[in-house]
Amino acid sequence: MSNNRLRIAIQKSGRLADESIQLLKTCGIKFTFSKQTLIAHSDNFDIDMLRVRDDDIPGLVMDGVVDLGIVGENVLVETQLTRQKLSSPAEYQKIKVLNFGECRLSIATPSEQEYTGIESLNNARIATSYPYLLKQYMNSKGLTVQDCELKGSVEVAPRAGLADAICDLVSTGATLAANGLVEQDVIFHSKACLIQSATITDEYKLNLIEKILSRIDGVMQANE
Ligand code: PRT
Ligand code: ZN
Repeated sequence: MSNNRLRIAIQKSGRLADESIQLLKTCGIKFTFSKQTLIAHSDNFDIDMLRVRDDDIPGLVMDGVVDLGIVGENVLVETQLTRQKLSSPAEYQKIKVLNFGECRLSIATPSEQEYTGIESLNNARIATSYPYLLKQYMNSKGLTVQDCELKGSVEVAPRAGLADAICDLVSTGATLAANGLVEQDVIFHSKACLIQSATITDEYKLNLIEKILSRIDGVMQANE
């Protein structure tokens, strides 16, 4: 199945989708996705674009199924920690931090609950979609945490009586405020980034990546 065409995975729809496409197009890579198709072949480069769920992007790169991917550092590191635990391939190279998708992963508590520092959450139940990043942070402080993994509706968990606190992505903070939660500790800062498979040896592909990277640098400098 392997050929010389470079495969790049981007988010199909969501917060990173439009800016990922925009960035690659501004770099001069011409491609068009027709409705609902997974793959688009570039007309002017030996590049195929793949659009998938953002959660699948780090694994596709780590397994060498695709050569490059654009994904949030939050999803990237959580996947890496999960895979390391399972002894699955977890290698990649982060070749560029991009200037979009900025957010932070924060611990937040109900506003009516007294908070005297992260120690007050020792062994608490904290709802999150990022259990490994949370555990790593708590352990780094010499603290433990009880699992409460939710893929969605994390911000309603305390009110529903499922958890004492949450650990979720924040950008403006409006969602926390709307749910009566107060941001307490930022545990991880994240931006979208470009990652590369650690297993590429094909010189042609490596040259193509160099070319894309220098164009991305140009685009980012022009936008500064
Ligand atoms: O369907 P798919 O699985 O691909 O998408 P998804 O729903 O898992 O992800 P998506 O599109 O919501 O987010 C993709 C990536 O965007 C995340 O992994 C982050 O890297 C980044 N990002 C940047 C954010 C936010 N900002 C953000 N604000 N991801 C999520 N949020 C959430 C936040 O948790 C809150 O619930 O958006 C809501 C609004 O945030 P406030 O603080 O502005 O209210
Ligand atoms: Zn996702």
